[in-house]
Amino acid sequence: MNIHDALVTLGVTDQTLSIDERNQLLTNGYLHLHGILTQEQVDEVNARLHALLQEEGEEAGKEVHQEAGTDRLANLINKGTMFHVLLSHPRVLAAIALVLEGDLKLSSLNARAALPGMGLQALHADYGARTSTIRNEVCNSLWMLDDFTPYNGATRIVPGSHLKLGSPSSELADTQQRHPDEVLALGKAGDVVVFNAHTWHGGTLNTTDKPRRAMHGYFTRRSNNQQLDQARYLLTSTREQLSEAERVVLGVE
Ligand SMILES: O=C(O)CCC(=O)C(=O)O
Repeated sequence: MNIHDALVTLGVTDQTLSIDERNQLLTNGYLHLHGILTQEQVDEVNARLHALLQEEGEEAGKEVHQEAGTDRLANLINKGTMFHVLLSHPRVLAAIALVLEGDLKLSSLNARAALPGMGLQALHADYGARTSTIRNEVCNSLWMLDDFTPYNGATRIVPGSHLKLGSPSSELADTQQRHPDEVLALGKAGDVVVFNAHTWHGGTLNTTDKPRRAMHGYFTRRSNNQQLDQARYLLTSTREQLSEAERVVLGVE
């Protein structure tokens, strides 16, 4: 099955996103999709992430990346069926397909919780400095697992910055500072923000006394390397749990 047929099988059509939603994503570089996960699904994911953090301890996140001041986990496709919705939700996939012209596969599925008093990141783009704005290589999806508020380390995004050449560090004196045009992605647990991952973004400081939890479903064009080599990590049990279309989205065929 090719990726076009996989997306059709998973329910993605030209009408899955409204014209307004498509325009928002293409113009601003991001689209906020409300209520993608139910509260029950959010609770199930959070319970599993909590158990994985206990089990993995110091090793947590190591397959991809560890970051001071955060709890990170990686390789989530192989760590529970509750994560497989990342491979199959038609509205999320339709948004990613729009950015990547239908040429997509999962690059990585990670979790990141900004811990109390921590979480500030430099403004960055996920594919390094941009030399052309004609072709997008990567698209990210931010799955909110807590309500994102102005206080708990919500992700900041600079609207329209996917259309700039270069990178935040080539333009800004200090990429940790607030950007005059940045907006905070505020929303409810269960919402998903799909963003063209060339858009400048970053975590902000969590000033509350609770972690701010999220997952990042990061996608890339099919010819690019994945952030996590999904075929290498794929468990036989996971392969059996996934439909053919989901395996195509995972890039493992
Ligand atoms: O979790 C967030 O708020 C954003 C994280 C992010 O952009 C990253 O880790 O590259």
